[in-house]
This record gives sequence, structure tokens and C-alpha cells, in this order.
Amino acid sequence: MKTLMIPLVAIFFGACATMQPRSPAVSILVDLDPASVDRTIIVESITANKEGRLYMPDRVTGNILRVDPKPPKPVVVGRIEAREIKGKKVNAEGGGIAFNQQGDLFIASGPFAEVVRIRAADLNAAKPGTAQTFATGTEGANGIVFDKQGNLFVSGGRSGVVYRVGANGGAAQPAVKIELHTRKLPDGKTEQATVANGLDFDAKGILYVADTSRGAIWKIEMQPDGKGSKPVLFAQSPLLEGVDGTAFDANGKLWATVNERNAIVTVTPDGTVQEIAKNGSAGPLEFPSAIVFVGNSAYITNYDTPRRDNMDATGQAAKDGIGASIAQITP
Ligand SMILES: [Ca+2]
Ligand SMILES: [Ca+2]
Repeated sequence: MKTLMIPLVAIFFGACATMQPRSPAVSILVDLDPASVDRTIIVESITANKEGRLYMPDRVTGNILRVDPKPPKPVVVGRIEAREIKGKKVNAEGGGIAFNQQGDLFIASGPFAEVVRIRAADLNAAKPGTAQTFATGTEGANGIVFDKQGNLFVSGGRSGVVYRVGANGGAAQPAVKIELHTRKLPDGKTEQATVANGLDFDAKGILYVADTSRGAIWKIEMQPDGKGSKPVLFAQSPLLEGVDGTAFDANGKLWATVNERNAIVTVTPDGTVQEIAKNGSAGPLEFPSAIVFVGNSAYITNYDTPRRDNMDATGQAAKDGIGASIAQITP
């Protein structure tokens, strides 16, 4: 018997080796609020500077946090002050975040209908800089991305409009519009109407727009006058229901966080959608909202909204898991 066992064991382990899941593991880089699991910090978007340090806006405090992946301790380097609008205190609720070529940092604010800027020199842990208005008239401002010429594009959430702002800022102009749409979630009550969310350009300068509502990604060719051509469907799948932030990897494959499904997917240039990671409400993905690559490592913000696959056992909240955090997929 014993002599027979050895080849069987060898075959078994050999089979395991070939069947090993190729999906990379998701782990937690840092819990942004170790004292709480209950959204005392809310981060929707993430970007990295040229040195590979991560930056994200906290919607609760208005603080701009910086995290060096080694060691991953959050530091406040800037701030978006709340404003008084029509007699009420309104938080910026910082959304999309991106650097320009000069190293200035830009953050979308839906409640302000603006994109604000903190100059490179003012991103300072010793004296955090205050964000100033850069672009106005961006209703529902959510995702942001720069093109190679330094123009800023801003997604308008449920308005479906993608705005364009020149490198010097000012009043934004509509560049393209995604048709409106509303999807009911499987609970039969919750509605998702955000059709223009995460934005990205590919190497050829084609704009990609995440349509959270349809579970789709649109492709838009830009014309010389700064307007977009008619949006073309790049991918649509139940796997993309809740698609939020996107980023291209070094091979030109598009990665996307799918918030309400607690999932990460990839989309190949021919539009094939593949699930890379997915988990229940306990994490490590907790309503993942944005993704950025530093080299071959992906960093993902956990926004932790209580919705669909990110509901805890009460069916009301998302208090399991660790809450606001950065997840990572490292090679
Ligand atoms: Ca926490
Ligand atoms: Ca949670």
C-alpha cells in the first residue's frame, strides 16, 4: 500500500499546483480608524504621487490623508474646509482625487459642485494646506482624471455629464453625457442612479467612464475641440453592478472596484470581465470604491457603505469587518 500511496500523493499535489487559483490575495494595508468599525472616517477615492505615496480625502473631517505604504500610518497633509451654503454647514465630501504633472492635488466635491486644489508645496504634514476652488459648475462632481494635455475631466454622477476644465481651472464645460438610468438593487428598494462615476484614460487617450447604475463601462473618443464622441459600450455585466473606481495596470488591463458586490474585477481590452476577488461583509473588501496602482501593487479604498453584499447580519449596517481602510493586492 505504502508504495502506491507515494505516487498518488505526488499526483494529488501535482494537480493542486496546476489548479491553484491565479487570483491574487487581497489583504489590509492599514485600518484608517483602528478605534472604530463605524464610518468615523469615510474615504471614497485614492491616488498616488510620483514617489508612490497614497493620498485620500476623508469625507468626515475634510482632512487629506497621506499614507506611505511602508510604514502605512495615515498623516494629515491638507484640508478641505466646510462651507456655509444657504445658512447650513456643508462638508466637501471629497470624492475623486488626482495629481497633475506639477504635483498639485485636486479633489472633487459634489456638495460644492467644484473641484478644489491644494498646491504641491502646501501638502505638508507640519502645516496642512487648505484647498482652494479650482473648477466650478461641476454638478455632482465625483470622479476626476487628467488627460495628457493637462485638461481635467470630472464625472457628474447621476447627472451623467462628464465635464472638461482647462489646465488653468475656471468654469467647467460639459464634454459628453451618459444617458440617465436607474437600477433597483436585489432588495427591491434601493435605487442606483449613478451613471458617470470613475474615470480613466487609456494609453491612446480614450476616456473610460464607470456606469455604476447599468453595471457597465463606456468608451469615449475625445475630439480635438475637447468634446467627446458618442459613448460606446465597452463592457456590461452583472459582475459590474456597482462599478465605481477604475485604473489601468501596466499591461493595459482595466481594473475596477465593484462597490455593492465587495468585488474587484478586470476588463480586458476586448471587454471581457473577470472577477479577481470577492468577499462577504467582513472584508477585506468593504464596499471598495477606488483603486490606484503603484508599480504592480494595487491599493483600494474601502468606503464601507451598508448596501447589498456589504450589509452585516442586522441587514441595516456594515459594522462587521474593520471599516474605513486601504486594501492591497501585491504581486
Ligand atoms: Ca477601523
Ligand atoms: Ca464594515
